[in-house]
Amino acid sequence: MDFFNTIGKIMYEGPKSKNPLSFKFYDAERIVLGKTMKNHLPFAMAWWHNLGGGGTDMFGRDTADKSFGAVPGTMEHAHAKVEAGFEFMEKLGVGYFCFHDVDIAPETDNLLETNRRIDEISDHILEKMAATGIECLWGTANMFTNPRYMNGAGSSNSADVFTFAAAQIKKALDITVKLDGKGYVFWGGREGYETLLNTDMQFELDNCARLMTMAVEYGRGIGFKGDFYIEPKPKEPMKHQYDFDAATAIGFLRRYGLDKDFKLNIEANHATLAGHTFQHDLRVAAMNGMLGSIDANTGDPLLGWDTDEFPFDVYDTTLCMYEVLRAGGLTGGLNFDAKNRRPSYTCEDMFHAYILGMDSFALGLIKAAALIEDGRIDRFVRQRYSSYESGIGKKIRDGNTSLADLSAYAEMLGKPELPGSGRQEYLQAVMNQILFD
Ligand code: XUL
Ligand code: CO
Repeated sequence: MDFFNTIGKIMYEGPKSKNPLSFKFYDAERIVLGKTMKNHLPFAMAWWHNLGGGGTDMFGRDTADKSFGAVPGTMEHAHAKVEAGFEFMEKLGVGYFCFHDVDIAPETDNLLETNRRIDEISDHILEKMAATGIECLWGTANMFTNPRYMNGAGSSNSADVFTFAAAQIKKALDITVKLDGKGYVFWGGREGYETLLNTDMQFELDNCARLMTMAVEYGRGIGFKGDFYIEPKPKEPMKHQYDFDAATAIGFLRRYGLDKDFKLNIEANHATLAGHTFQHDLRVAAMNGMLGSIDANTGDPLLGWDTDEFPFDVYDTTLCMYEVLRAGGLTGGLNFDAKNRRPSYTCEDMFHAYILGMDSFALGLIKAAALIEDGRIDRFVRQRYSSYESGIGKKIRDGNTSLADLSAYAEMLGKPELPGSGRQEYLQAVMNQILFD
């Protein structure tokens, strides 16, 4: 069945094209810094938003019809979503998808039946993967929607709830391995607290780590070779979430000895909710060797919640790809954890959204490569720290000095020179020149 029969294959037509259903910048086979765009940008479709989200918000119900010719909540509908999803990805040339267990098959109140449904739908997905060459980027278990997770999953006060989380993770790992997923994500949406008056934070963190340790043991046991990821987010739905940001998640992983098996999945809108730039959290992950994958979206600077918009700001995508290129690329990919705005409810809008996201990242890649090739910014940063390349600076760097030595040196100097201009405005102008030349 053809669900998007008014839309053909989306082609690259170049920056002058006015055809809304064409790529202006994403040219899959174009070589940038020695690799095709397709290789630099492993785009993924998020099953939940794209095939499941109809625009329901706190004040109103769905505006978009995502029934795909079947009754939502039925297995017929779950199968239709598989067909629609693969047609959508093929038409756009999106090479990967990401899923939660409950996105692919409707959950029932019996674990055995839910798992049987997941088996049935994942067989269908496997067939479509074989027919199209589309791959699974990562899988995960939804441990936040069902009311049992009101106090978290690993961090729940209830041991029975903890066992359900374990059961869901086991099944989601089985399916991720069955679909040959590159990664497995933990997004701890409800792993956190509302008030410390009722919370044993240390106990909850130990328990979250126990659950992840069991996931690693089980996953490695069934042949999962990919990376586990934590996807940091500071708040929403909980007031305080334990995986606050990249730095916090890395500290947690090291403390519990999970850092060899885990990397991070950095989401733009989560970084900004934590009060950072997207680039900041990417840098923190990269410099710790933990930049694994990216949830590519954006927030709105005027709104304080997770709006999951499609990325469009080319400054942001450029700085993101600048970090990715400098880190040597991603082991994961770029998952559009993003949804159409509620009034963009037609199926053309679904395509416009992915075209916007893919073109914004293609442009970001081109501009990030140009920034690197231009070299002025990198050279400036190196030069800025050049006082550590010789003399007393080199001694500090090599660990060949002490507070007493340095104090004697400072006394001899009497007064240091000013550290040199940071040249922020000049560097921003370089960036504009490269972006808009
Ligand atoms: C929620 C979010 C999730 C994760 C997967 O903010 O980003 O969709 O990506 O559970
Ligand atoms: Co996400």
